[in-house]
This record gives sequence, C-alpha cells and structure tokens, in this order.
Amino acid sequence: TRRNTPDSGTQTLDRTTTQRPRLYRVLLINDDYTPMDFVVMVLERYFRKGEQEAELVMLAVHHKGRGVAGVYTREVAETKVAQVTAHARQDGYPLMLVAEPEG
Ligand code: TYC
Repeated sequence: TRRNTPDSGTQTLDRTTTQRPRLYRVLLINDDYTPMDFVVMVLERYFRKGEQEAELVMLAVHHKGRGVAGVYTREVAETKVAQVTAHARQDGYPLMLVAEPEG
C-alpha cells in the first residue's frame, strides 16, 4: 500500500505480512586432527551450547562426518564461520565449517 506522509515527501510501503530472513545452518565438518576439546570449546564459546550439548554435537560430528552447530541469518552465520576458522588456524588446526541455506 502506498502512503504519502504530509510533509516528508517520502513514499513508504505498508505491508500486512512480515518478511523473515532466510536462515543458514552452520555445519561443522569432521577431520582427523582437530582435538575434541577444541571443538567442544568452539561449540560453547561461539555457538553458546552448554557443556553437555557441546559434547553431544561434537561426538555426532565425529561419528557422522558433519553436523549443525547453529542456525543464523546469513551475515551472522558467515561471521561465525570466519571467526571460528581464524581461531582454529591460529591454533594450527584444520577444522572446517560451512554455512548453507535452510530449506
Ligand atoms: N575427529 C576429531 C578427533 O578425533 C574430533 C573432531 C570432531 C574434529 C568434530 C572436527 O568437526 C570436528 N580428534
């Protein structure tokens, strides 16, 4: 719906529906070298998991090859991937993460 406010001269659009952003899964990928404790720390610090959930997710990735660390809007998901990748490289680990769109 178009609307003209009295004095701004700016047209705005009023909509009755709300747009929600596309969400992205951040996936952790298994490898043979990154220590389990590092992955658990990543899940706690960057993905705000509790200790037990972090351990479960890490073990699931270790056994199945990949798993969801968290679900975020695109910018947040890409930032998590970049921050965690940088931290892993600093510590000399090859940990891999990817962001993929949901649905
Ligand atoms: N497989 C690793 C090990 O045995 C642990 C690990 C889990 C690494 C999850 C990466 O995304 C990962 N030390």
